[in-house]
Amino acid sequence: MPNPLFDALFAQHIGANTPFLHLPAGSIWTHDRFLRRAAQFANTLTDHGLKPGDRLAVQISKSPDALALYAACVQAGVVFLPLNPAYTPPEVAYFVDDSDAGLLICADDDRVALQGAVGAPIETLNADGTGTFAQSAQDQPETFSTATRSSDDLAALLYTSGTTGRSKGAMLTQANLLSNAETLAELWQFTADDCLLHALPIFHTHGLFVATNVTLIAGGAMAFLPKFDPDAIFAALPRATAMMGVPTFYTRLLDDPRLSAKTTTHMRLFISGSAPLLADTHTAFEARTGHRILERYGMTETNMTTSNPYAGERRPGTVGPPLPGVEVKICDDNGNSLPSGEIGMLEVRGPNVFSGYWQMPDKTAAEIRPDGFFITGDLARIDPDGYVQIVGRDKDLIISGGFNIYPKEVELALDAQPGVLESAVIGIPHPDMGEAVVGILVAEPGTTLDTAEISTALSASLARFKQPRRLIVVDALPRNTMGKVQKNILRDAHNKLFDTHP
Ligand code: MLC
Ligand code: AMP
Repeated sequence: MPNPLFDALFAQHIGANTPFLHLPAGSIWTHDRFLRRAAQFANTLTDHGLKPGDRLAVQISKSPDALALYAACVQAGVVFLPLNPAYTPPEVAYFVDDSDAGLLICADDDRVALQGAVGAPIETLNADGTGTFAQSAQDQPETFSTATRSSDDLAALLYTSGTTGRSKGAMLTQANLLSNAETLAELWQFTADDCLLHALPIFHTHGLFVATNVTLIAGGAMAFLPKFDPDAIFAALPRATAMMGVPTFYTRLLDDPRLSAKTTTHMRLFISGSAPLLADTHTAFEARTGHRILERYGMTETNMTTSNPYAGERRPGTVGPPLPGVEVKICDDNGNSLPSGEIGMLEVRGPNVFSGYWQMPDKTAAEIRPDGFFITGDLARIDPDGYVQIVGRDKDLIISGGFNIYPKEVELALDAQPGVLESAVIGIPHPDMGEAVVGILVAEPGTTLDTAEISTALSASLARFKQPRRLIVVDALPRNTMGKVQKNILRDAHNKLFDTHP
């Protein structure tokens, strides 16, 4: 029975005793071991009543088991909904409720807090392979009768914050993920001989789909690290052939004296994405190592859209031409194409583009045009030879260390604090994270704000990476004649905040 994504990524490896995951402690998960575990998980999900099309929410730290849950969902036809472990219980409750997930899998340590917030049943799976879900799985068969799925069926639901503060679930089909995996593996020339240095989280497009699916479809292996840690990176580097990272990975590696042409001589490819890679970083990396970082561009909603070439010129400050089979154009507000070289809204169409926002037909219609072009919110220009340059964003979005933060969500949390009249949240250049979150506050008349107290209060509702690194109290927010807060004035005023005090 067909299941295009499972057939292409996983089925070919059933029974294969080839290495798939190299773990820092030295142990290896073969493809076969991984898929037997995934089959046990698929049986367990089915026993919990999850059927094809149902959603499984997962908030656990990175581990081989966490990845096996993804494979289990694909095999059982269950829609995979991974969540950042940094999310607080109220944030998780929103995702689980909105998606009407049939089950939430979390760590034992988080169970009590989540039980109070979430309506769905909860099972646990810890990084060491223990937990109630693991217990139920251990006596299950190590094979599973793969669920029949079609290319248009959903494979994953990935939540992305919205400009209104309410997160939207991006519906990703089997075809979206498969077309991108096939295209990227070919473009970047991944083979069964590759070992990808994998230090990214696996709850986002980059670490889960780009990194993992490309490796799987090529039949390669991964040096699978729990997180980015320079010591672990340099320990794993000798076995790796390629690495994918966000720009912060590259600036942190450049800060490390171990990075050299010698330590990276055997590597064939370094890829960057999820946030702008400064041309200076590109140049410095090449000067130190001799490797030209390959930058590509994508989004949760579109998977990957453009990439610098593998063999041709990797041009710093650009994200390369569109992928084969993907169309891009630069448009005005009405979707009309602008003349070549002009800056405008980047719109994308192709098999990579998601099918819409979960139960939000109005938002889907506002962002996907009737002819199928998706409005990315990124401002770009296209060079005469087809290279795309992302020059800015037409969406109020902060990208910090590769994580997205929508200011509106943080502003709503700040405005709810006693004594706060209003707030504006901005992104300020940061040497390590690219951008950092800063909150500008106005106090209610006659009130003095205690910013430390406000910061502490925010930690109950907002994940740490969304919390402002700095809170600044001002008398009034700058507004234009329409009454709209002029964030550009605030950004200019505080532009150098992290130059001397990161
Ligand atoms: C951690 N913190 C962050 C943060 N990550 N704060 C802001 N932004 C981030 N990205 C918090 C920690 O909780 C900690 O808080 C403090 O900041 C410092 O932590 P750290 O130890 O320096 O951070 P670290 O754990 O090393 O993580 C930094 C990082 C990580 C950059 C390695 O964030 C990371 O792996 N980012 C990758 C994100 C990613 O995969 N994005 C892909 C999205 S998909 P405290 O209070 O404890 O000090 C996508 C599509 C596409 O965008 O095109 O790919
Ligand atoms: P996300 O919603 O987490 O998928 O983030 C997608 C956003 O990250 C895009 O809309 C861009 O703004 C940004 N992005 C991803 N890759 C790049 C890149 N190479 N250069 C600049 N911005 C990028």
